[in-house]
Amino acid sequence: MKLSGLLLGALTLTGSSMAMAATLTVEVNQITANGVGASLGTVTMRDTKQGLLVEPKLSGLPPGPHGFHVHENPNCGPGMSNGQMAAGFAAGGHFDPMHTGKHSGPHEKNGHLGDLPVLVVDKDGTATLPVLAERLKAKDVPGHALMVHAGGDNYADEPAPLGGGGPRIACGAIKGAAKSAMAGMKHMQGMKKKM
Ligand SMILES: [Cu+2]
Ligand SMILES: [Zn+2]
Repeated sequence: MKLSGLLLGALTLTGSSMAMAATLTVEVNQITANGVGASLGTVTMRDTKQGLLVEPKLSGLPPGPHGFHVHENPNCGPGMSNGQMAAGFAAGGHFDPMHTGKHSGPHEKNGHLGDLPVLVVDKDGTATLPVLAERLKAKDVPGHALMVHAGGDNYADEPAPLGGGGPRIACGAIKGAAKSAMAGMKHMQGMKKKM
């Protein structure tokens, strides 16, 4: 990507050892068959050596494990499912750029690239436990959506398809990376002035 190249160049020139700060922040909202509802908080995503680190700061969710995926379209609106309008179906299916057609979770190579580890929600309805998606990079996810399902995820298509998470209850469109790269650059320029 051109921008990250520029940023890398700038970092090299200043001789800084600071890591590239390409953090994506996604606002996550409640969703229903009628549309997109209240904000539940944000999820940030950034590259680490081990993979894409996904850090939720959410509240107002039902306690327990929830299916958590990157879906194809950056649209959290309702759409048709089995002949009726359903929450979040405008986001399409699980992000699957290799067209594997398989839901096999975050650790299997041959499956949806968008399959994340389950999102764990505490008794008080908050989710703050980070998950690590070892096969994803921050550059892969802009232009798609983060989706939270009502049920859990067994990382398989059996006994129920797509991990068995069922209805879609919360969603956030993932906006472009360019903005955060620019913010990183501005930050670096600010640092330079202070030096
Ligand atoms: Cu999903
Ligand atoms: Zn999947």
